[in-house]
Amino acid sequence: MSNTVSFSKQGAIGLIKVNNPPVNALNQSVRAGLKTCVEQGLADDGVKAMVLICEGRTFIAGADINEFAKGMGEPGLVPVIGNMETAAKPIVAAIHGTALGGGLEVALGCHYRVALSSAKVGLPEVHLGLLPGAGGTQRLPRLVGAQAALELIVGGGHVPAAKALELGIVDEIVDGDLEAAAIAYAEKLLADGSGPRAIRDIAPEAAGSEVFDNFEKSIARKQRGFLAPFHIIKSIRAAFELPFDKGMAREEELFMELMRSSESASQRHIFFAEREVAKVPGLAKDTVKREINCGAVVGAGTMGGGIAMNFANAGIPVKLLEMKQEFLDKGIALIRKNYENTAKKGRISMADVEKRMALIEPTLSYDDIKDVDIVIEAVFENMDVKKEVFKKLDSVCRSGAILASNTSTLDVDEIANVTSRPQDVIGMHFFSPANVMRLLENVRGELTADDVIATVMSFSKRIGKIGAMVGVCDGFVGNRMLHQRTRESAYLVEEGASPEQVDKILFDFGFPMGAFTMADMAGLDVGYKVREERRKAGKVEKRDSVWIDKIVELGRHGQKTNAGVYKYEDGRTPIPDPIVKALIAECAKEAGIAQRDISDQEILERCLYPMINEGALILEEGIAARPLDIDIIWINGYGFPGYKGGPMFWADQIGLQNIVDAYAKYAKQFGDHYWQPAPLLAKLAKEGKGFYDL
Ligand code: 3H9
Repeated sequence: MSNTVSFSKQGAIGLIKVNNPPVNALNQSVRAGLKTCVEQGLADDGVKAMVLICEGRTFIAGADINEFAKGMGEPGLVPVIGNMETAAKPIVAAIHGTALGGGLEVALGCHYRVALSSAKVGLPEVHLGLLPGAGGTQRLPRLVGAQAALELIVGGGHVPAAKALELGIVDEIVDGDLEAAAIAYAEKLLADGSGPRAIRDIAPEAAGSEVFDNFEKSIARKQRGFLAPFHIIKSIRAAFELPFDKGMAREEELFMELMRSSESASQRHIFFAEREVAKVPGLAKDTVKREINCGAVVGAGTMGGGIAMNFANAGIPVKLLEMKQEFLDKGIALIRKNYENTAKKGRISMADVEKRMALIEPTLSYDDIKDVDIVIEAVFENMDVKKEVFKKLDSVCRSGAILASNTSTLDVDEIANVTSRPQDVIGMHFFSPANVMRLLENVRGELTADDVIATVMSFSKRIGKIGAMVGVCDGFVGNRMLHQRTRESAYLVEEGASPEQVDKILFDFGFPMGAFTMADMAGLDVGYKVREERRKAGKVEKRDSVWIDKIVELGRHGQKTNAGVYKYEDGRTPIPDPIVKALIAECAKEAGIAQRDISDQEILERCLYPMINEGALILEEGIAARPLDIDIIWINGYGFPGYKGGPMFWADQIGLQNIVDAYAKYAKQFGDHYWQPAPLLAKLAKEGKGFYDL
């Protein structure tokens, strides 16, 4: 008998119980246990029907993802489910928590499904770069039709029980004691003479080819570069075009293709990295966290307002502090507008808008925030201004309150040192728009207390963010690496590449947009001011490239002025501008740079390899504890394509020696100031290792 699945009897009902914490994943032991228990129930004449139920917090949440890399042993999930579906006695799945992936596929192999009203079901394999490989793409469409199946499986979302009932995925919603309710349901089936009922026997409703073609068109842009969504469409199409067994064979073929793909390997890496990133190395697991029941945000600009919305979205009361009534009014009006737009799209109700607005309390007085548990400062990015704010916070806030700064570049230790409590000070770098972007780059100062770190990391999750913990340095992890790409892309253009060529290479690599389109969107004046500040602080580049500054000095600040690196006729679409081309050529001439044709390969290498090299330095310095912290930051904050797994994972895939070799090539061409490989990169390459072997 399996040690994860047990069989017992309650009268005529055989009870199959799965107990494989934490999420009852379908590892080899569970599959073998299910097989044996179903056989046992079938062999026992006293058993007339069976109930499949799970212990712990959830129904089966899917195949065991840990098994994928090493290969899944016998019995396979497909025959285990097949045996259930063709069993001569009715089997009822009793669902609580989340029935996901292989878990829902097992439930679909059962003849009936009952669920608690709090339960959710779904086929989220797409997020792992996979498709449901145990009949999900063949059975679900037979229940819900082509369009709904496409939306559910390509979307990969969790469907609440009520909706699942409406769609016909579950047969009944129950409350209270699930086991008792499922047994009663099975007994009623027996009393009514209702026997087994296999989804495989349902003839799918006819669906024309255009349903699939239109769906594919509708996702083409958003899912660019991903493989799984398109394979899923093919597999669902097979459910409508082929008999069940042939459809299953097609599903398996497509599943195996995905399983072998680098896209899925990258996405599976991210799945575990997203969970690992929350565990800060060196921080004791049992660190007692500070309680957060209310907060405050200082600064009601776009960033501050977005941060306040995160509190309200999570149901946490927050005070929004500004110095002037008009700024406060403007900030609150913007928040309301954002919420109302979300309501217009149907994502929240108008009642939700009011509920959330009521949680945000505007104030002009520091005195009003003296009792809150956490304050996040989001004022102008200037050290003197931030220091003033922190001195004030130090004087008014209650002892033990967490004092966080939303700085994206400034030294958190310098800020902490103006207070009498540097142990309570931390960086929380939100990304714009702060109410949308998932990343939260949390920055620990030299003296930040462990319980503050633990609290901020768990608070990040509570407000729906992925928190990554990093150390203090110029630009932290994300912007420090981005700086490398920004610098090289400007040089490349000066040397003869066009901005649109550089942008196309980055777009084709998988970024949502290229470096210059992004700069135009963010506002070229922003970078201009940063460069000015850096020059003032003596942080000058060895090779200064001035063409972008000259563009700004012409009053071209990007999209908002309808002209930047590109011109904009409709306010949105970048169009190459001959004026800019001429200006670049002139700057190159003045700097004594002969313009030349530059290959796409050179652009890719010079934009991306220095980022990876910087990542290696960041690891060596301990600013990021692990390569996965860097990958998570780049995927969630900077649009690095998920199907490439993040810069450090991608570097391992292409081989570190190739990067070192490219460095040697460019060092010959440009000198080694910017082309000196980080010692860690050189060492790992020499040993034939990758960052993930560290
Ligand atoms: C599949 O089913 C393929 C089939 O179609 C075909 C097969 C032939 N496996 O997320 P949490 C671990 S593909 C192994 O923090 P929550 C997770 O790593 C699968 N481990 O909890 C973590 O470990 P640790 C389709 C798994 O409450 C711990 O459980 N299914 C798996 O926030 C707790 O997880 C999915 O994609 C797994 N399948 O959320 C569902 N799932 O504590 C994936 C979780 O050591 N899972 N772990 O860090 C989820 O979405 C969430 O975990 C869930 C719970 C919503 C269930």
